[in-house]
Formats: sequence, C-alpha cells, structure tokens
Amino acid sequence: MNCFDKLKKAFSNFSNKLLGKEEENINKNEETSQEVHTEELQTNKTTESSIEEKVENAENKEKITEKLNIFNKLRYKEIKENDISDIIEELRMELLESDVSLEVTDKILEDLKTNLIGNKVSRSEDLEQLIKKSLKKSLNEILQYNKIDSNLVDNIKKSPKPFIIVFFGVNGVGKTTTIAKFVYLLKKNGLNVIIAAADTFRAAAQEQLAVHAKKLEVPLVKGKYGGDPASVAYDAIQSAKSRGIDVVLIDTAGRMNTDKDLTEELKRIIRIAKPNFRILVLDSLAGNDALEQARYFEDAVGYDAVILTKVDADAKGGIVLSLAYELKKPVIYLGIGQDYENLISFDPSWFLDRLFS
Ligand SMILES: Nc1nc2c(ncn2[C@@H]2O[C@H](COP(=O)(O)OP(=O)(O)OP(=O)(O)O)[C@@H](O)[C@H]2O)c(=O)[nH]1
Ligand SMILES: [Mg+2]
Repeated sequence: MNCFDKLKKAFSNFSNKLLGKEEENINKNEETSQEVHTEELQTNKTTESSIEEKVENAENKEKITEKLNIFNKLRYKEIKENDISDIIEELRMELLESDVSLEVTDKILEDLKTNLIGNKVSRSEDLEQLIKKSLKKSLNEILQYNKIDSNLVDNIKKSPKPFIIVFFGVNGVGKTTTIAKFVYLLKKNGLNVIIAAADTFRAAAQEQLAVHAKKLEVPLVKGKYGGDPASVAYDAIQSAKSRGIDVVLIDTAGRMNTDKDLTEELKRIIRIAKPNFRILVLDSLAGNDALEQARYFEDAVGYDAVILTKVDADAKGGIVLSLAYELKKPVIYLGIGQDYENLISFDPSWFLDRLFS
C-alpha cells in the first residue's frame, strides 16, 4: 500500500533540505564529473558537449553545496524568515501536488514559520525535532474532528436498535462495495444487518448488492427498477424492527451535483428513513474534486462522516487533511482494496505515525 507516500515525502524532503542531508547527490555529482574528466584525458580532446556537461556539473555542485551549507548557516543563530523561505515555497508546491488544499497548506506553512523563526539550534537533531514537532502539532489540530465519533461500531453497539445508516456520494466512488465491507465488519463485531438496495436507478445495482448479500449471508430488501427508493428503505427498516435486526444499511444511487431530481430523491429517502448516521463516500482519486463533492452534499443533505475509498490506488492522500480542516468532518474509514477486509478505521495517530516514522 503506497497511500500517503507523497505527503510523507513532502515532509521528509522539507526536513532533509533544511538539514542539508543531500550527501548522496553530491557524491553522485562528483562521480559524474570524474567520469567526464577521465574521458577527456583518454581522448585528449575537449568536445563542446563535455564542456557543457562540466559547466552544468559545476553549477549543480555549487547548488548542492549551498544547500548543504544551509544548516551550517542556521546554526547558533536565530533562524530568520529569509533562511527558510525558499524551502518553505518548495514544500508549498509539494503539498499542493499531494492534494492538500490551499487553506490547509497555508496553515501548515504558517505554523512552521512561527515555530522555526526566532529559534536557535546547535545540533541538527534539535532542528529535526523542532520541524517534526511543528508538523505533528499542525496536523493534530487539523485532524481534531477525527477524534469525535471515530468509533462508529462502538456507537452502534450502545445505541437503540435498529441503527440506521445511509450511504451516498457521486457515481462509482465505491458506495456499494463499501456497504459490503461494512456488513463484513459489523458481522465480525457480532451485529446482525439488513441491507436496503435503495438504488433503483442504475441497472444491475440491485443484482450487484444481491451477490454481496448472498456471500455475506445477510438479508436484502430490493425494489423495482425505476421504483421509489424511499419505500425500499422504509420496508428494510420495518423488516429490521420486526426481526430484531441491529443495523440497517441503505445503499443509494450515485448522484452528481447537477442531478437536481436525484438530490431531491436523496432528501426524501433521508426524510423517510430518519437515519442515525449519514455517510458520504468519497473517492480519494478525485483529489480536490472530492472536497467540492463534500461541500455539495453538506449543503444538500448534510453528513456525519466520510469514508474515503481507493486509498490503495492513491499515493497523495492530502484530501484527508482538507476534509477535516475545511469541512470539520471526520474521515472514519479508508477503503484500501476490493476485498471485504479492505476497510480500515482511520485513526489520526496511525496516520501521523505513517507520515513521520
Ligand atoms: N482499489 C479499490 N477499488 C475500490 C475500492 N472501493 C471500491 N472500489 C471499486 O470501485 C468500483 C466502483 O465501486 P461501486 O461500489 O460499484 O461504486 P458505487 O459508488 O456503488 O457506484 P454507483 O452505484 O454506480 O454510483 C468497483 O470496481 C469497486 O471494486 C477501494 O477501496 N479500492
Ligand atoms: Mg452502487
């Protein structure tokens, strides 16, 4: 799993640059210039291209040496904004490329400036710790909403039955697959489940859920293709009540923000089902588009938490921070593959360990 690797690299690059940890490159650079020199001696002829290469190598070497000197320059003196501004700008680019939103990027960089500027360090370890401490503190603040309600399964166990959860999101983000994974998780926790196939819109949606329901050995309430999805949800809830089932999971059709009718329909499902919990499913590959989707669904119906899917296929991962900071909503689970067990709970301390280990 390569999830969050790009984010991790952005932070470690920042630290390495400030600490001048680029010895490998300088060695490589020296080797290359040595090769050029040897070749020159052998042929005893200086070609135009080898001169160009030499100049380029010399320039690179100068740049790298300058970078190596950054820490020496910073040492024993108060760190000034000027000392770190170039490296801060490089981090800005890397964070934006990792799908961290503008607002979150600004917060992280402002915090770094506040925590670094004016400090005096004598050992590189101290500077490294200072950077790590600042980044961890910023990310902890950004992710504070993830600490609320993060254990949904425990909440379900404590709540009156049936506990009703509705899943929604745009087309193809992984709603149906996530419901199947969630059934698997709830069953493992000793809870019994019924699924409402309230996607009566997309052809084959009901059959897709029926396959999962059969494999997972849970009851499924279906509706007619083109029928009223709210009544499918209602029937499943009635069935749960009469059979003493713990949890009702309602699958809904994918809808884009341009689908006014489908949005009205989702509002109706929610009005009738009165869910205890609303989950917005987002695809991490959508990057900053996922943030737009989240804003749309927040305005349209509101939601309690996010499940972020396809994280296994996304190395960036900055969207987790943007969702938490800008929408103040927790990401509670990550989808990390297509199998039932590929749903892991999202825990901020696990996330921070992954970024800074
Ligand atoms: N790699 C990966 N693939 C996933 C994950 N979650 C879902 N998928 C795949 O994404 C595709 C779409 O999944 P669905 O569950 O059908 O998505 P949906 O949101 O229900 O789609 P609609 O009902 O058409 O809106 C399928 O091929 C899934 O196997 C995940 O966490 N990782
Ligand atoms: Mg579906």
